[in-house]
Amino acid sequence: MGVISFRKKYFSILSVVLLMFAAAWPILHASVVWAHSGGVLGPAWTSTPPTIDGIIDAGEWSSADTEAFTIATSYAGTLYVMNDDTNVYLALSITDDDWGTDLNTRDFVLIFFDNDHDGYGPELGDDAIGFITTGVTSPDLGFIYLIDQFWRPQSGFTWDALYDGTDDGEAAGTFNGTYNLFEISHPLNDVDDDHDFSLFFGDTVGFSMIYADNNEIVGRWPESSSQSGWNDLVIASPIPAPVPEFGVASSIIAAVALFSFTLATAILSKKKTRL
Ligand SMILES: [Ca+2]
Ligand SMILES: [Ca+2]
Ligand SMILES: [Ca+2]
Ligand SMILES: [Ca+2]
Repeated sequence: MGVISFRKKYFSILSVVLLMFAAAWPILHASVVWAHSGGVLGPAWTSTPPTIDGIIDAGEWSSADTEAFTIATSYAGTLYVMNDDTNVYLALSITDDDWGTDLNTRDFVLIFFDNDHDGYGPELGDDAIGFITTGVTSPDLGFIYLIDQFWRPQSGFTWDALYDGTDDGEAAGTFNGTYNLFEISHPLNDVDDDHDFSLFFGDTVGFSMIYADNNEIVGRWPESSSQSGWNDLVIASPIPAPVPEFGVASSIIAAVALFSFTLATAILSKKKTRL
């Protein structure tokens, strides 16, 4: 086989491979990016973390992406999501006629994550965070309202702290007569790797949430019990600080001045040599 015919054959095979890859790209791309068919929240960057006190102040959540939701027709509310370089921040308002104060009346929200964003699970180590109105006693943080759990095949979702993990984050809530209001923070990437997600700027993670009123789970949002129907949360990257126009202009002027000076020096030097 001559060199030319070999090259022709090689390039025709390469062309076919490239065409096949191009044709398959939308499918490959879809399977990676769109592992969940629900809504997409974020990216929403905040440079100021909210105060986790259970009061959803409009100012402190102004950078958040929001989504209205309804669970079991009568539990309606709004979910707020944003992040900085340390934490994911979630807040939600949800209609409820009372604030549960004991084992029979307690209310809680639990948000489940598909850590590896493959639309399949739950899998070992998948993260879950939430808020419970009666609070819990944490071995590492004392009395808290935060729920920090993970999934294990033997027991389903259970507390990180029961299996050598740690409670990570903050949660607080209030009741305003119409809504239960919750604020939660959870680290993007802490050292409790076996029980918490590890998220980086630009990552996408699937999530859904359940709500319980009077200690009974009333429903899920999105309704799909399959992870493929869950929502996506996109982690925001830092917003770069704007470059002052004066700074750019100064740099250009300085560069032009330096070039002119160098050119003039070179011309003078040439003239001196001739003299
Ligand atoms: Ca309630
Ligand atoms: Ca998964
Ligand atoms: Ca944890
Ligand atoms: Ca966890």
